[in-house]
Amino acid sequence: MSILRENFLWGGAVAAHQLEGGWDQGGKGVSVADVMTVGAHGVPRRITDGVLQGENYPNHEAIDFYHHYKEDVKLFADLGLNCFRTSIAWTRIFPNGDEAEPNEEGLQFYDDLFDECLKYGIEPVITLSHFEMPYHLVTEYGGWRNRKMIDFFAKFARVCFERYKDKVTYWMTFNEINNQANYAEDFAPFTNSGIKYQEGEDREKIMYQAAHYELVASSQAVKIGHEINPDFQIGCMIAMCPIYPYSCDPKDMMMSVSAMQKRYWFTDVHVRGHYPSFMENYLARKGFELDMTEQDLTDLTHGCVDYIGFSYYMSFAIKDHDKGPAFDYDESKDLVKNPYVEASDWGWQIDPLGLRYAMNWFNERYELPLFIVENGFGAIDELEPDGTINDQYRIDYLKAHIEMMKEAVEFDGIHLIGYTPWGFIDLVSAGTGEMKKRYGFIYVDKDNDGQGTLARSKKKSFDWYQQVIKSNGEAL
Ligand code: P53
Repeated sequence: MSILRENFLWGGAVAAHQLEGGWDQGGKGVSVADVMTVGAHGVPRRITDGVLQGENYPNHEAIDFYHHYKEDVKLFADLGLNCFRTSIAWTRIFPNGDEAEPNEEGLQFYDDLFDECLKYGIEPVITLSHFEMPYHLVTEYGGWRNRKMIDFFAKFARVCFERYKDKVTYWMTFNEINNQANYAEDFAPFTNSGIKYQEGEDREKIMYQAAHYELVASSQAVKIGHEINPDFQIGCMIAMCPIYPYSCDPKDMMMSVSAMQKRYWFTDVHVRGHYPSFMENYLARKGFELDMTEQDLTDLTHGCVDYIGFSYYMSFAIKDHDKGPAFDYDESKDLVKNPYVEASDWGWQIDPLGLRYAMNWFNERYELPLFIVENGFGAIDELEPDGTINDQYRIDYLKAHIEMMKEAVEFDGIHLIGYTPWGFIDLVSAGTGEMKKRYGFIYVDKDNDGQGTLARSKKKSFDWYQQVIKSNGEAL
């Protein structure tokens, strides 16, 4: 008997724009990811005005999964996956986002990909919107600051649900919808919502408006999906970085409560179908009069999610900053280093027990099944003289997290659907656009400048994860 249930979903996770490449092939339109240059730790990716000559856009080719998917899926089968989380590139289906009819070639690509997976007993787990909305919707409509996005997204969702209703059961609507709680920086608002801020705009208010439209669109999609196939399991997808109080000073504790509210209220709406009172209060206190209709509020109640998908990489910590009784949170300024944990080369704090804490937090608050749809360790891999990669650090990270995930099941009674480690085949980093920030069990020969043969090879972690799956998480 293993601790994890028999039909536990063991997989790997990726997103279309980070691995497919073929950015202008098969009728695909330009996505927001296609206008982002390469950055580095501490050097943000630039968002250019359209695709410009002479810039390095790492997502254009990525690892060219578009042309390699058959050999790659074969490797995934060899690894032993029983599910594969990817996204459907919106721009393959609706190149501009506002067309009347979908692009058949794009729809066919995902039919072929899903068939290839199912041939090996690998179940596709699908995110509808993962940082890759059509760029045309940004230039023509201002992205999710515009209510029209709701209809465009609902239509895209309907087309996908109808087309793949017999091939996909697990869906997610918006990847890491709550990243945009960090609205002070340009990255999250653009990748989440296609928002480019103008000088002097109230960034926070615009973010809340965009998030509201997305939550309504998500609820409509959930309703549509359940009508098309009542067996669908449609989840939200939350970037879970629990925010600990720096100390047991009651003010630090209250600051942590307030920060958690501002980062995770999105989940409250997804799960419960209404805004929590602390958010209604906050929006009113700030004087944000959002476009939020009676119909929107009704829609929210009719499209509650079936499970909570979440990513977990790190935890945060926070101190009170003498902001008074409101304990207002500014994610770009208020977080402090946690002296009890170490960090990766990219400054991400490594905290396996935080995963168990996060699972308990979700479970206590929502009582829904959980699905860990991302977890992983971005690191620089060095090739040994014989071409192998001894990525013991990655194994150590994942092993520690899987142990905590199992403890959450064994000791805390968590209902856990599955586990899909992020970037199990090397791909383009979302945050920095780098190739050298690698997460994979499968190495891909390509560097930050776009050079390399694109050849795939197995790292040490490949054999390790294969064993983990085979033993249903017992052999770590
Ligand atoms: P990269 C920030 C914080 C937590 C997760 O990230 C994040 C981000 C955005 O960078 O993104 C998720 O590639 C996201 C994936 C992404 C992965 O985590 O910046 O869902 O698309 O690749 C890892 O190292």
